[in-house]
Amino acid sequence: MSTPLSAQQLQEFNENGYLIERNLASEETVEAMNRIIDDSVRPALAPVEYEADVHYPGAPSSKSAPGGQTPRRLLNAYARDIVFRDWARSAVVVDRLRQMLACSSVMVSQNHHNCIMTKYPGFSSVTSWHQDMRYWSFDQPELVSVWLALGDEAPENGGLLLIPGSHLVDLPRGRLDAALFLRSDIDANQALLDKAIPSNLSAGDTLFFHCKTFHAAGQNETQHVKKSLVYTYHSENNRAIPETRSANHTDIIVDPKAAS
Ligand SMILES: O=C(O)CCC(=O)C(=O)O
Repeated sequence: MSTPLSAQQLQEFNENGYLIERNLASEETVEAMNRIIDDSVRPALAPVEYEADVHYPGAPSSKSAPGGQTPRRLLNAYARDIVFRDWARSAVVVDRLRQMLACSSVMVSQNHHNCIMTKYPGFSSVTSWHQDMRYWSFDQPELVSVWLALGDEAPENGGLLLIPGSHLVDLPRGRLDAALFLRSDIDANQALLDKAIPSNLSAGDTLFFHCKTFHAAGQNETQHVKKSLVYTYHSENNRAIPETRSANHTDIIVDPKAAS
């Protein structure tokens, strides 16, 4: 088995709950993805989640309000085009995941993430601090998301912020609000929030992050659309709990050898 991550990188991932790999996707891949996405947003090709659907701070109040047709996620990325599938099951991604998940057989979820995240100037919303695992139902809270930047990502265009090491912190229920976001109104969370760092990505950079790592993102204050591709993976031995949203669609084994 190929082991692209050094022992130090693996340790970094295990300690911080995330790892950034620069230039993991080629320029050609990023260009091809951007072209397909640009062709898929005018009009937005279903299935789509709109900013108005999420009801997050800053989102248009309804689909008929100004900006109400602003896409937030182009869903079902895996099924949209071969270029998205090829990336999802590429050796550069899967071999790293095998190391992070300590397994030989990796599956990609069709139910969680599996989307192209878009963030538009003018009508984007704020995503408050959360752990993705809060919304998912698996045997074990051991999943890794792979976030591919298709352009620059920084706080000013709504790039992800992360709290290093937060995947290891066990928080009592009272530290989270009704919707399971980290409460910013209590002093107890301040020390954790003070550790936040921006991910700062460029096109082709790839952020791997654990499903318990707290992350957040602001609005896009620039004039350009931000686009990213994100999938979530787990080991074949860690399965979605039947009849939950995590089990809605069958997960897929990603084996670079079988795909080539
Ligand atoms: O791009 C954003 O606003 C954050 C997205 C995010 O954190 C998520 O979908 O889990």
